[in-house]
Amino acid sequence: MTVRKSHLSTAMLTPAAMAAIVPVASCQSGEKKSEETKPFNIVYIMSDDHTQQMMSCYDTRYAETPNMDRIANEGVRFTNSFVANSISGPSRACMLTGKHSHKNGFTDNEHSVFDGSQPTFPKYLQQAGYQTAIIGKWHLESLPTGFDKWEIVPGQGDYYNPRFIQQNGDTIVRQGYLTNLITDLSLDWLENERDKEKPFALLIHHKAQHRNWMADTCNLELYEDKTFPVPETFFDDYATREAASTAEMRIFDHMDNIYDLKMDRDDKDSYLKSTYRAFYSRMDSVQQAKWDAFYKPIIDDFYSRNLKGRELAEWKYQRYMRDYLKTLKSLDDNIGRVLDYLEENDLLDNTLIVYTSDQGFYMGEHGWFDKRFMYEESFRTPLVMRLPKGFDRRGDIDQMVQNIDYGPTFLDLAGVEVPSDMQGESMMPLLRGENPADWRDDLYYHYYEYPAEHAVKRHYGVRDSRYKLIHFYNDIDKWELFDLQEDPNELNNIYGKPGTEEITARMKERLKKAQIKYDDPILQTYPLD
Ligand code: SGN
Ligand code: CA
Repeated sequence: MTVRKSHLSTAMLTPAAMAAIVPVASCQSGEKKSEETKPFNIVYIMSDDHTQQMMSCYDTRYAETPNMDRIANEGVRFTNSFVANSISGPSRACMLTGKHSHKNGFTDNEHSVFDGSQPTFPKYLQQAGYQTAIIGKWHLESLPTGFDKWEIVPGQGDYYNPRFIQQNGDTIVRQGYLTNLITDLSLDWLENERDKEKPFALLIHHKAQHRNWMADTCNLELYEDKTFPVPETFFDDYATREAASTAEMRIFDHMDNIYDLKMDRDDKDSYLKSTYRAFYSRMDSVQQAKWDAFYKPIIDDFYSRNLKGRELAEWKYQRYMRDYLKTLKSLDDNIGRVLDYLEENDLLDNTLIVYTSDQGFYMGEHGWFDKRFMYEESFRTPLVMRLPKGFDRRGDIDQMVQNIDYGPTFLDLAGVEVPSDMQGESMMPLLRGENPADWRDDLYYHYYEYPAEHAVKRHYGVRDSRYKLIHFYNDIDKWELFDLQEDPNELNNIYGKPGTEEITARMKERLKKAQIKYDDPILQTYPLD
């Protein structure tokens, strides 16, 4: 790798990056510098609520995601990738700051406002001469800071003819389907707006796969002939797990027939009918005509069958899976567009391409949709990377990584010293193919959004390679302990069971160490002795 000095302040460079600097050959002066001689670019693509079970390079049962898989096949796939707090705003704040929620202040979607004056990795990259941009979902309440260019969707965004907030403060409506539009804007910035002399970090943040999974009209017909096997834990009775039993995210009970499953008819009502109608009314008449032509026969068939109980649960699950996959088709196609652009413009060799999601999601496991819990499906998140030239690591990286590691990794890649108050670790040694003996052997997690939608109680916990210890607190005081080797589906809470005393003590010790290391004040409220 060669780093062109002119764009980096040497004061900010690590010794490794300094060593990589080679003087620009004098014969090149005055000529346009090639991409080869610049610091590495970063293209960070993050979706919303996309989960490993629905990405074919992780799980072949349901989805086909050839473009996401291309990133993994040409680069690396992280097999143990996790978040620090499994919900949108908090996850994004952890990613931007490299810090756990209690340190970056954005603990939950309901009350938090991101303090945009705090340092973030895009700000450090800017100081080092990078151009930074973010397009798409932001969800941090305050407006973005640290970006030369931003155009974001308000709140959760709209799938159809969406609103965008622009840097001049205007809110505009763009005609089309959001996943395509976010990509159009991103490619437009790459092609026409950025300063091509500078290295860049582009954050492409999709709304897809967020609820209520409204597919592009061109994909509506897909997967209708498919019937998906329900997950093993679909009919979970939540025995031994009180907080799981009170959560309101069951496909059967809480998935809305109209809003989530699009079974809208004038003579039918539901809790979220008006929310659905607001989204539907964003479509123009051509879009609505295609939508209606597809859904009308399904709606009439659904109401004529008057399904109940298990049959209704399974019917809802099938529709959920199909809608999710149709929405995912657009997401994967649009990732392909970005990869093609980078390839056609000779940017692949000099760019780190990352694909991840703000957290994982339940696809019927435990009978659920949504996320929030520290259980595996939502604690994990997809993470694949295509590495720039010179990084020969390929295949699987099995070390435990977390979204607080992204910022440190990007700074390290750019040759910027990782600030000591960032709590994540740079993954660069892993990308170089090293196997650091002192890599973390457990992960800390803390979720705060309760009371709130889906009624998932507040909890924190620690996970090592085999065991997971969780404490649900606030208006509940329950511990859960799982042996992931014996019980990968986390059905059998063994906390307090005879014979688990030693493991429990060891995991509590780990938890305490993590809370001290990350300086989480919750330790004062619930001391661990
Ligand atoms: C919305 C959704 C919830 C979802 C949260 C958080 N309800 O409130 O189902 O859990 O977002 O999601 S909806 O009726 O508005 O669709 S997050 O990914 O942004 O954190
Ligand atoms: Ca999300």
